[in-house]
Amino acid sequence: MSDLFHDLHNLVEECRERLDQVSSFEDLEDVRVAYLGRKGALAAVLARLPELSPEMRPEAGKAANTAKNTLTTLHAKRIEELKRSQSNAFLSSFDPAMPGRAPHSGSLHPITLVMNDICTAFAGLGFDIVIGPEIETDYYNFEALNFPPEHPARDMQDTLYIGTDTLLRTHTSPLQVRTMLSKTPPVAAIAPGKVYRRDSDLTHTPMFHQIEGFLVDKNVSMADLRGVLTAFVHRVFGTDTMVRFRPSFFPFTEPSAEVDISCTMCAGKGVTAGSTCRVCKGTGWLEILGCGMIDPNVFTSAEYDPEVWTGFAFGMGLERIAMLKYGIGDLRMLFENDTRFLRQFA
Ligand code: 2NL
Repeated sequence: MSDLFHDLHNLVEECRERLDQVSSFEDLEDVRVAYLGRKGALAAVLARLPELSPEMRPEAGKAANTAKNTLTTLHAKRIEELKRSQSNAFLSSFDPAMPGRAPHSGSLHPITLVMNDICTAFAGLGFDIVIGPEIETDYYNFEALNFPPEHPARDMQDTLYIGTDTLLRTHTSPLQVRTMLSKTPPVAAIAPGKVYRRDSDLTHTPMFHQIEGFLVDKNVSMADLRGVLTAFVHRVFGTDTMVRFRPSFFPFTEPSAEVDISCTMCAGKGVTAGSTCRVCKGTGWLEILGCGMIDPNVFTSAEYDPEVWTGFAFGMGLERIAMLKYGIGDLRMLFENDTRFLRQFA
Protein backbone atom coordinates (compact mmCIF):
# COMPACT_ATOMS: atom_id res chain seq x y z
CA MET A 1 0.00 0.00 0.00
CA SER A 2 2.31 2.73 1.29
CA ASP A 3 4.79 0.57 -0.67
CA LEU A 4 3.75 2.38 -3.78
CA PHE A 5 4.67 5.82 -2.37
CA HIS A 6 7.87 4.33 -1.06
CA ASP A 7 8.65 2.75 -4.45
CA LEU A 8 7.99 6.06 -6.24
CA HIS A 9 10.37 7.83 -3.90
CA ASN A 10 13.10 5.16 -4.41
CA LEU A 11 12.55 5.22 -8.12
CA VAL A 12 13.15 8.99 -8.30
CA GLU A 13 16.29 8.79 -6.13
CA GLU A 14 17.66 5.85 -8.06
CA CYS A 15 17.07 7.63 -11.38
CA ARG A 16 18.69 10.83 -10.04
CA GLU A 17 21.85 8.83 -9.18
CA ARG A 18 22.00 7.13 -12.54
CA LEU A 19 21.48 10.44 -14.36
CA ASP A 20 24.39 11.92 -12.39
CA GLN A 21 26.63 9.16 -13.69
CA VAL A 22 25.81 9.26 -17.42
CA SER A 23 28.60 10.61 -19.61
CA SER A 24 27.10 10.25 -23.08
CA PHE A 25 23.84 10.95 -24.83
CA GLU A 26 23.49 7.22 -25.54
CA ASP A 27 23.64 6.41 -21.77
CA LEU A 28 21.23 9.25 -21.06
CA GLU A 29 18.71 7.85 -23.52
CA ASP A 30 19.02 4.38 -21.94
CA VAL A 31 18.21 5.86 -18.54
CA ARG A 32 15.22 7.79 -19.92
CA VAL A 33 13.80 4.63 -21.52
CA ALA A 34 14.41 2.61 -18.30
CA TYR A 35 12.46 5.08 -16.13
CA LEU A 36 10.17 7.15 -18.33
CA GLY A 37 9.63 4.77 -21.24
CA ARG A 38 6.33 3.00 -22.01
CA LYS A 39 7.66 -0.17 -20.40
CA GLY A 40 9.83 1.68 -17.87
CA ALA A 41 9.92 1.73 -14.05
CA LEU A 42 7.41 4.58 -13.70
CA ALA A 43 4.89 2.84 -15.99
CA ALA A 44 5.31 -0.33 -13.90
CA VAL A 45 4.37 1.56 -10.70
CA LEU A 46 1.37 3.22 -12.41
CA ALA A 47 0.16 -0.21 -13.50
CA ARG A 48 -0.25 -1.01 -9.82
CA LEU A 49 -2.73 1.86 -9.15
CA PRO A 50 -5.78 -0.44 -9.50
CA GLU A 51 -4.44 -2.45 -6.54
CA LEU A 52 -5.10 0.56 -4.29
CA SER A 53 -8.35 1.33 -2.57
CA PRO A 54 -10.40 3.93 -4.50
CA GLU A 55 -9.85 6.61 -1.83
CA MET A 56 -6.07 6.21 -2.04
CA ARG A 57 -5.92 6.39 -5.81
CA PRO A 58 -6.16 10.21 -6.38
CA GLU A 59 -3.28 10.86 -3.99
CA ALA A 60 -1.19 8.08 -5.51
CA GLY A 61 -1.98 9.42 -8.99
CA LYS A 62 -0.80 12.88 -7.91
CA ALA A 63 2.41 11.45 -6.42
CA ALA A 64 3.08 9.51 -9.64
CA ASN A 65 2.58 12.69 -11.69
CA THR A 66 4.99 14.64 -9.47
CA ALA A 67 7.55 11.83 -9.81
CA LYS A 68 7.14 11.93 -13.60
CA ASN A 69 7.64 15.73 -13.69
CA THR A 70 10.71 15.46 -11.46
CA LEU A 71 12.24 12.80 -13.72
CA THR A 72 11.46 14.80 -16.88
CA THR A 73 13.05 17.93 -15.39
CA LEU A 74 16.15 16.01 -14.20
CA HIS A 75 16.51 14.47 -17.64
CA ALA A 76 16.22 17.84 -19.44
CA LYS A 77 18.76 19.39 -17.05
CA ARG A 78 21.21 16.57 -17.73
CA ILE A 79 20.90 17.10 -21.50
CA GLU A 80 21.97 20.71 -21.05
CA GLU A 81 24.87 19.75 -18.76
CA LEU A 82 26.11 17.13 -21.19
CA LYS A 83 25.96 19.56 -24.11
CA ARG A 84 27.93 22.13 -22.17
CA SER A 85 30.63 19.71 -21.03
CA GLN A 86 31.04 18.28 -24.53
CA SER A 87 31.51 21.71 -26.07
CA ASN A 88 33.97 22.65 -23.30
CA ALA A 89 35.93 19.48 -24.02
CA PHE A 90 35.96 20.37 -27.73
CA LEU A 91 37.11 23.94 -27.07
CA SER A 92 39.90 22.88 -24.75
CA SER A 93 41.12 20.22 -27.19
CA PHE A 94 42.93 22.87 -29.25
CA ASP A 95 44.60 26.22 -28.72
CA PRO A 96 42.34 28.87 -30.27
CA ALA A 97 45.25 31.34 -30.23
CA MET A 98 47.43 29.06 -32.36
CA PRO A 99 48.24 30.68 -35.73
CA GLY A 100 46.54 29.09 -38.77
CA ARG A 101 48.33 27.22 -41.52
CA ALA A 102 49.32 29.75 -44.18
CA PRO A 103 48.07 28.80 -47.65
CA HIS A 104 50.76 28.55 -50.38
CA SER A 105 50.42 31.90 -52.14
CA GLY A 106 51.94 30.77 -55.43
CA SER A 107 55.32 31.72 -56.88
CA LEU A 108 56.91 32.83 -60.12
CA HIS A 109 57.75 30.13 -62.66
CA PRO A 110 61.51 29.55 -63.10
CA ILE A 111 61.23 30.75 -66.73
CA THR A 112 59.67 34.00 -65.47
CA LEU A 113 62.43 34.31 -62.86
CA VAL A 114 65.26 34.06 -65.42
CA MET A 115 63.36 36.27 -67.87
CA ASN A 116 63.01 38.97 -65.19
CA ASP A 117 66.62 38.57 -64.14
CA ILE A 118 67.99 38.84 -67.69
CA CYS A 119 65.71 41.80 -68.54
CA THR A 120 66.87 43.59 -65.38
CA ALA A 121 70.52 42.92 -66.27
CA PHE A 122 70.12 44.42 -69.76
CA ALA A 123 67.88 47.27 -68.57
CA GLY A 124 70.77 48.21 -66.27
CA LEU A 125 73.03 48.40 -69.35
CA GLY A 126 70.57 50.82 -71.02
CA PHE A 127 68.56 48.40 -73.18
CA ASP A 128 64.82 48.97 -73.80
CA ILE A 129 62.50 45.97 -73.33
CA VAL A 130 60.17 45.38 -76.30
CA ILE A 131 57.37 42.87 -76.89
CA GLY A 132 55.40 42.01 -80.01
CA PRO A 133 53.05 39.59 -81.81
CA GLU A 134 53.46 35.81 -81.67
CA ILE A 135 51.71 35.49 -85.04
CA GLU A 136 54.06 36.89 -87.67
CA THR A 137 54.40 37.17 -91.42
CA ASP A 138 56.97 35.31 -93.46
CA TYR A 139 58.54 38.68 -94.19
CA TYR A 140 59.39 39.65 -90.61
CA ASN A 141 60.21 36.11 -89.46
CA PHE A 142 62.50 35.14 -92.41
CA GLU A 143 62.74 37.50 -95.38
CA ALA A 144 63.83 40.66 -93.54
CA LEU A 145 66.32 38.61 -91.55
CA ASN A 146 68.27 37.54 -94.64
CA PHE A 147 67.03 33.94 -94.69
CA PRO A 148 67.41 32.68 -98.31
CA PRO A 149 64.11 31.50 -99.91
CA GLU A 150 65.11 27.83 -99.67
CA HIS A 151 66.43 27.94 -96.08
CA PRO A 152 65.44 24.69 -94.25
CA ALA A 153 63.93 26.63 -91.28
CA ARG A 154 61.21 27.89 -93.66
CA ASP A 155 60.13 24.32 -94.32
CA MET A 156 56.69 23.16 -93.14
CA GLN A 157 58.62 20.48 -91.23
CA ASP A 158 60.08 23.09 -88.91
CA THR A 159 57.69 26.04 -88.87
CA LEU A 160 54.06 26.12 -87.70
CA TYR A 161 52.20 27.94 -90.50
CA ILE A 162 48.78 29.49 -89.98
CA GLY A 163 48.27 30.57 -93.59
CA THR A 164 50.47 30.79 -96.68
CA ASP A 165 52.07 33.97 -95.39
CA THR A 166 51.31 33.83 -91.63
CA LEU A 167 53.09 31.69 -89.08
CA LEU A 168 53.89 31.36 -85.38
CA ARG A 169 57.20 33.19 -84.93
CA THR A 170 60.10 30.72 -84.71
CA HIS A 171 62.31 33.25 -82.88
CA THR A 172 61.93 36.73 -81.35
CA SER A 173 64.04 38.30 -84.14
CA PRO A 174 61.04 39.71 -86.09
CA LEU A 175 60.42 41.95 -83.11
CA GLN A 176 63.87 43.43 -83.47
CA VAL A 177 63.27 44.29 -87.13
CA ARG A 178 59.99 45.94 -86.09
CA THR A 179 61.81 47.87 -83.37
CA MET A 180 64.50 49.07 -85.80
CA LEU A 181 61.78 50.24 -88.20
CA SER A 182 60.11 52.28 -85.44
CA LYS A 183 63.23 53.87 -83.91
CA THR A 184 66.22 55.76 -85.22
CA PRO A 185 69.70 54.81 -83.93
CA PRO A 186 71.38 54.79 -81.54
CA VAL A 187 69.07 52.05 -80.26
CA ALA A 188 69.47 49.10 -77.92
CA ALA A 189 66.63 46.73 -77.05
CA ILE A 190 65.92 43.23 -75.81
CA ALA A 191 62.89 41.18 -76.84
CA PRO A 192 61.69 38.41 -74.51
CA GLY A 193 58.83 36.07 -75.42
CA LYS A 194 57.34 32.77 -76.52
CA VAL A 195 58.40 31.20 -79.80
CA TYR A 196 57.11 28.13 -81.67
CA ARG A 197 58.67 25.34 -83.69
CA ARG A 198 57.35 22.08 -85.08
CA ASP A 199 59.46 19.96 -82.76
CA SER A 200 58.57 17.75 -79.79
CA ASP A 201 60.78 15.25 -77.99
CA LEU A 202 62.72 14.82 -74.72
CA THR A 203 64.69 18.02 -75.26
CA HIS A 204 62.30 20.08 -77.43
CA THR A 205 58.84 21.51 -76.80
CA PRO A 206 56.70 23.09 -79.57
CA MET A 207 56.58 26.32 -77.54
CA PHE A 208 59.59 27.70 -75.71
CA HIS A 209 61.03 31.05 -74.65
CA GLN A 210 63.76 33.26 -76.03
CA ILE A 211 65.38 36.55 -75.29
CA GLU A 212 67.08 38.34 -78.15
CA GLY A 213 68.84 41.64 -78.03
CA PHE A 214 70.52 44.08 -80.35
CA LEU A 215 72.39 47.36 -80.28
CA VAL A 216 72.91 49.76 -83.20
CA ASP A 217 75.14 52.82 -83.22
CA LYS A 218 78.16 54.18 -85.09
CA ASN A 219 81.43 52.26 -84.70
CA VAL A 220 80.03 49.30 -82.76
CA SER A 221 82.54 46.45 -82.72
CA MET A 222 82.68 42.84 -81.65
CA ALA A 223 84.57 44.04 -78.55
CA ASP A 224 81.38 45.87 -77.47
CA LEU A 225 79.44 42.65 -78.01
CA ARG A 226 81.92 40.71 -75.92
CA GLY A 227 81.83 43.29 -73.11
CA VAL A 228 78.02 43.39 -72.94
CA LEU A 229 77.62 39.60 -73.01
CA THR A 230 80.34 39.09 -70.40
CA ALA A 231 78.60 41.56 -68.05
CA PHE A 232 75.33 39.68 -68.60
CA VAL A 233 76.90 36.25 -67.89
CA HIS A 234 78.56 37.53 -64.72
CA ARG A 235 75.25 38.95 -63.52
CA VAL A 236 73.19 35.80 -64.15
CA PHE A 237 75.73 33.03 -63.38
CA GLY A 238 78.16 34.85 -61.07
CA THR A 239 81.46 36.66 -61.63
CA ASP A 240 83.54 33.45 -61.40
CA THR A 241 81.95 32.19 -64.64
CA MET A 242 84.31 32.21 -67.65
CA VAL A 243 83.14 33.18 -71.15
CA ARG A 244 84.43 32.06 -74.55
CA PHE A 245 83.42 32.89 -78.13
CA ARG A 246 83.51 30.34 -80.98
CA PRO A 247 83.01 31.19 -84.68
CA SER A 248 79.58 30.17 -86.00
CA PHE A 249 77.00 31.07 -88.62
CA PHE A 250 73.54 32.72 -88.57
CA PRO A 251 71.75 34.16 -91.62
CA PHE A 252 71.23 37.54 -89.89
CA THR A 253 74.73 38.17 -88.53
CA GLU A 254 78.22 38.29 -90.06
CA PRO A 255 80.55 37.42 -88.48
CA SER A 256 78.68 35.17 -86.05
CA ALA A 257 79.73 33.43 -82.85
CA GLU A 258 78.46 31.04 -80.24
CA VAL A 259 79.08 31.86 -76.60
CA ASP A 260 80.05 29.20 -74.06
CA ILE A 261 80.31 29.61 -70.30
CA SER A 262 82.40 27.50 -67.95
CA CYS A 263 80.28 24.59 -66.73
CA THR A 264 77.91 25.53 -63.88
CA MET A 265 78.15 21.97 -62.53
CA CYS A 266 81.94 21.34 -62.45
CA ALA A 267 83.17 24.98 -62.63
CA GLY A 268 84.90 24.23 -65.96
CA LYS A 269 86.96 21.28 -64.68
CA GLY A 270 85.09 18.64 -66.69
CA VAL A 271 84.98 16.26 -63.71
CA THR A 272 82.77 16.00 -60.62
CA ALA A 273 83.61 13.64 -57.73
CA GLY A 274 86.24 11.86 -59.84
CA SER A 275 84.01 11.09 -62.83
CA THR A 276 83.22 12.86 -66.11
CA CYS A 277 80.81 15.79 -65.56
CA ARG A 278 77.42 14.78 -66.98
CA VAL A 279 76.28 18.39 -67.56
CA CYS A 280 79.18 19.44 -69.89
CA LYS A 281 80.13 15.85 -70.89
CA GLY A 282 83.66 16.51 -69.67
CA THR A 283 84.34 19.52 -71.92
CA GLY A 284 84.12 22.07 -69.08
CA TRP A 285 82.03 24.38 -71.34
CA LEU A 286 78.31 24.93 -71.94
CA GLU A 287 76.83 26.69 -75.00
CA ILE A 288 74.35 29.34 -73.89
CA LEU A 289 73.75 31.74 -76.76
CA GLY A 290 74.39 32.78 -80.35
CA CYS A 291 75.42 36.25 -81.48
CA GLY A 292 77.17 38.32 -84.13
CA MET A 293 77.47 41.61 -85.98
CA ILE A 294 74.19 42.51 -87.71
CA ASP A 295 74.31 41.65 -91.42
CA PRO A 296 74.14 44.68 -93.79
CA ASN A 297 71.15 43.04 -95.53
CA VAL A 298 69.19 43.16 -92.25
CA PHE A 299 70.01 46.88 -91.89
CA THR A 300 68.66 47.43 -95.40
CA SER A 301 65.37 45.66 -94.48
CA ALA A 302 65.16 47.85 -91.37
CA GLU A 303 65.79 50.99 -93.49
CA TYR A 304 69.08 51.75 -91.70
CA ASP A 305 71.98 52.76 -93.98
CA PRO A 306 74.54 49.90 -93.69
CA GLU A 307 77.31 52.36 -94.65
CA VAL A 308 76.54 54.44 -91.55
CA TRP A 309 75.32 52.04 -88.87
CA THR A 310 76.92 49.08 -87.16
CA GLY A 311 75.53 46.80 -84.49
CA PHE A 312 75.47 43.48 -82.76
CA ALA A 313 72.68 41.05 -81.89
CA PHE A 314 72.32 37.91 -79.81
CA GLY A 315 69.72 35.34 -78.91
CA MET A 316 69.27 32.65 -76.27
CA GLY A 317 66.76 30.00 -75.19
CA LEU A 318 65.44 30.62 -71.67
CA GLU A 319 64.59 26.99 -70.87
CA ARG A 320 68.24 26.08 -71.24
CA ILE A 321 69.39 29.03 -69.09
CA ALA A 322 66.86 28.13 -66.35
CA MET A 323 67.91 24.45 -66.41
CA LEU A 324 71.61 25.37 -66.06
CA LYS A 325 71.03 28.06 -63.45
CA TYR A 326 68.78 25.94 -61.21
CA GLY A 327 70.21 22.49 -61.98
CA ILE A 328 66.96 21.20 -63.54
CA GLY A 329 67.71 17.87 -65.25
CA ASP A 330 64.57 17.40 -67.35
CA LEU A 331 63.06 20.01 -69.70
CA ARG A 332 59.56 18.60 -69.14
CA MET A 333 59.58 19.69 -65.49
CA LEU A 334 59.25 23.28 -66.76
CA PHE A 335 55.97 22.41 -68.51
CA GLU A 336 54.20 20.00 -66.13
CA ASN A 337 53.07 22.62 -63.57
CA ASP A 338 53.63 20.16 -60.72
CA THR A 339 53.33 22.35 -57.61
CA ARG A 340 55.88 20.18 -55.74
CA PHE A 341 58.41 21.41 -58.32
CA LEU A 342 57.13 24.98 -58.70
CA ARG A 343 56.91 25.80 -54.98
CA GLN A 344 60.68 25.21 -54.67
CA PHE A 345 61.16 28.55 -56.45
CA ALA A 346 59.07 30.53 -53.92
C1 2NL B 1 70.46 31.57 -80.98
C2 2NL B 1 71.03 32.62 -81.83
C3 2NL B 1 70.76 34.85 -82.50
C4 2NL B 1 70.26 37.02 -83.41
C5 2NL B 1 69.86 35.89 -82.74
C6 2NL B 1 69.35 38.99 -84.56
C7 2NL B 1 68.26 39.79 -84.72
C8 2NL B 1 68.32 40.79 -85.66
C9 2NL B 1 69.42 40.99 -86.41
C10 2NL B 1 70.47 40.15 -86.23
CL1 2NL B 1 66.98 41.80 -85.91
N1 2NL B 1 70.42 39.15 -85.32
N2 2NL B 1 69.30 37.98 -83.64
C11 2NL B 1 71.57 37.12 -83.84
C12 2NL B 1 72.45 36.09 -83.60
C13 2NL B 1 72.04 34.94 -82.94
O1 2NL B 1 70.28 33.77 -81.83
O2 2NL B 1 71.05 30.54 -80.82
N3 2NL B 1 69.29 31.80 -80.41
C14 2NL B 1 68.64 30.85 -79.56
